[in-house]
Amino acid sequence: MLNDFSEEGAVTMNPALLPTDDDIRFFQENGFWIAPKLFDDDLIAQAHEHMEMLLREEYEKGEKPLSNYRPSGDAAKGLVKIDNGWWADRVFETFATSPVLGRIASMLLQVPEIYLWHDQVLYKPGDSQAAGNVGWHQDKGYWASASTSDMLTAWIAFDHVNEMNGCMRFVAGSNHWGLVNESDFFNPDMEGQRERMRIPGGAEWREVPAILEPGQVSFHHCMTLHGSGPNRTDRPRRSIAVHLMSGETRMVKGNKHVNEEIFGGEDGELYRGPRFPRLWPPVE
Ligand SMILES: O=C(O)CCC(=O)C(=O)O
Repeated sequence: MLNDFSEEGAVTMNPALLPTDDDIRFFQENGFWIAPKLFDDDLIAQAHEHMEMLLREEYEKGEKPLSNYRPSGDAAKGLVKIDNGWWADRVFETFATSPVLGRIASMLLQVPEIYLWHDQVLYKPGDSQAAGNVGWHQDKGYWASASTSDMLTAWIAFDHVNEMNGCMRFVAGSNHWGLVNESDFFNPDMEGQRERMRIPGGAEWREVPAILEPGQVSFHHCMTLHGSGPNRTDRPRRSIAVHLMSGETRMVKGNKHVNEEIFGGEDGELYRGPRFPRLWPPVE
């Protein structure tokens, strides 16, 4: 029996939303797991409205997000990425600090405590063409300022997401490959990346699309290769990626992730403080 960490929290959760032991083993083997719908339509409608506010740089909480990145020039149809939207907006704070995400992350990683690493509010424009691609990458490659690989991403769909509008694709089992060459979020040439990528001998490249309905959530491990292709519809593909870490994650100084500065602590210290809230067990 794997640990479900149920004794830790006061919040009651519908057990049908949580991963079973088989789901946890699937995650450990394949590096991802697709959860059922976790967030209701009312909250998703608010997410649509509040994303428009962020895009207009209208910040409900009176604070800016960490960054509000707008692609320009040739890449103008690229992914709009708003980092730490939860600093600026209460609806995105609800997602980024959600206890149900924390509990599921704790079960999938089999660690007792989960904290927020950061979020990314994502808007892939309609008819994005290749500019909207997210290149094959492993998140851990960007997260060397964190001491552990007990980290994952909960990606919450705000629209129906499928192969037509550029859903994420996971490479099953790549969480066991170690860090690969050619991992680059910002490279739209996914085919070229794949051709040049060296993967372990005998390993199979098997892509699995993350097809989601609004309010549904995919979870992927920080070592899992993933990327996404163009949005071929005329409507945007909207979501928030909530990046989470085990409570044992410490700062590894000198690795250039902006969280080193945001935290401001010493090398080897646990990431703690108001910018790194705990999701599980929930704070009373
Ligand atoms: O939204 C996408 O297509 C990619 C997002 C991503 O790379 C992530 O959440 O780790």
